[in-house]
Amino acid sequence: MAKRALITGLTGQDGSYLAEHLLGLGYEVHGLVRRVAMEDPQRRFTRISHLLDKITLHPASLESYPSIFNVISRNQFDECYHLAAQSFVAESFSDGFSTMNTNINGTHYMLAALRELQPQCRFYFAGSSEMFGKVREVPQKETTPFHPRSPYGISKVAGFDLTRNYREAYDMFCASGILFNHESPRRGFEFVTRKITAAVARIKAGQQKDLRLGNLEARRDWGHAKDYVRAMHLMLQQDTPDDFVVASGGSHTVRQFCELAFGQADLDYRDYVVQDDRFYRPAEVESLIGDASKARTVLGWTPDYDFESLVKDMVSNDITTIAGSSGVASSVQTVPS
Ligand code: NDP
Ligand code: GDR
Repeated sequence: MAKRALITGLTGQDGSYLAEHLLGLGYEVHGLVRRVAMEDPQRRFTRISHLLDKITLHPASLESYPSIFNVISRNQFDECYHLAAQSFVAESFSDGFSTMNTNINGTHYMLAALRELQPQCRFYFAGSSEMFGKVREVPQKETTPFHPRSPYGISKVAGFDLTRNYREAYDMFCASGILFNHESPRRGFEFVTRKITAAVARIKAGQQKDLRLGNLEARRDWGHAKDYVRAMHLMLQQDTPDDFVVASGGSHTVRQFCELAFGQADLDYRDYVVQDDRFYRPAEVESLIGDASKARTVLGWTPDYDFESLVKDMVSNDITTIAGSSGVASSVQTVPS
């Protein structure tokens, strides 16, 4: 019998890669998606359009316990990957209330509905390196204390604690991945890596003149989303539930990302990048670097991509897709309110 998995956040970067990975392993894949997305499939399902005839979608809202309860009461699931979240850190400063509501209550509703209806279903929570925030040690690992620096980071600490509490209190198989930044050609345009690679493509095509960014000295540990979704699946195949850091172990600045991405197109980033105060955050996470030894040893996880191959994948994709299009939709640079 094929295993049946439920993915929340299926329409996002990770959800789309995870669905592909699970289908490749013979899973029956179901997704919990917003009704508004189902009503606008051409725009909202761009990352999963090639999968639509292979997956089953269920409309539900993370803000509504009854809608989640309804989906889980009608289908038996072996595994649940809870990826849906307001995932943009800058936006969480603009509207902390909706970020908290979606990310904390949404996680609580998922866990509560599973406990009530299918306590045997294995549960994955999408934790984040943003939980480390103002880091207490370098590199960060599973035992590093949390010090979140944004409403988003705080919401993820709450989700992580809820997940651990369901594991300890109700003996459910609940695991959290503490994933460091992972990117891909499917990354949202508001995140700095995609903002840079899309700009490189448009500048090369003569569609954009400059690129306005915030803190160029922020350091991140960047990996490829395709590699990181494999780790999510491995976490739910273990004998006992546990939490794992997933990271590349490398650290680069936003400036270095620019240098490499513009260089891929034979451009010098210094001719185009403009620093703009509007893209700075009220509280910044200056530097993150992860130690994924536990994931490598216990899960047997190893990434295929390094920093250079990640940047190359993103730039070449954007040069092919964006340069050939009108560039209108993706050229909007949103400014935090
Ligand atoms: P994306 O922003 O690409 O996708 C987020 C998903 O959540 C989308 O499918 C979105 O649906 C859905 N969603 C957002 N709000 C709601 C809501 N109110 N109700 C239902 N669904 C909602 O994120 P990623 O794929 O990059 O990340 C997946 C998860 O992993 C997130 O929880 C993120 O916080 C976490 N994470 C990501 C990391 C990264 O570097 N990518 C690192 C660490 C953690 P819709 O398409 O309808 O908007
Ligand atoms: P992050 O990703 O906040 O780490 O969260 P993002 O790409 O938004 O920022 C990374 C760093 O770049 C700096 N930066 C800018 N960021 C954006 N978005 N736009 C800019 O113009 C800009 N200029 C500089 C930021 O200040 C920051 O330091 C991502 C998300 O996927 C989260 O959901 C996830 O949990 C974490 O990664 C791990």
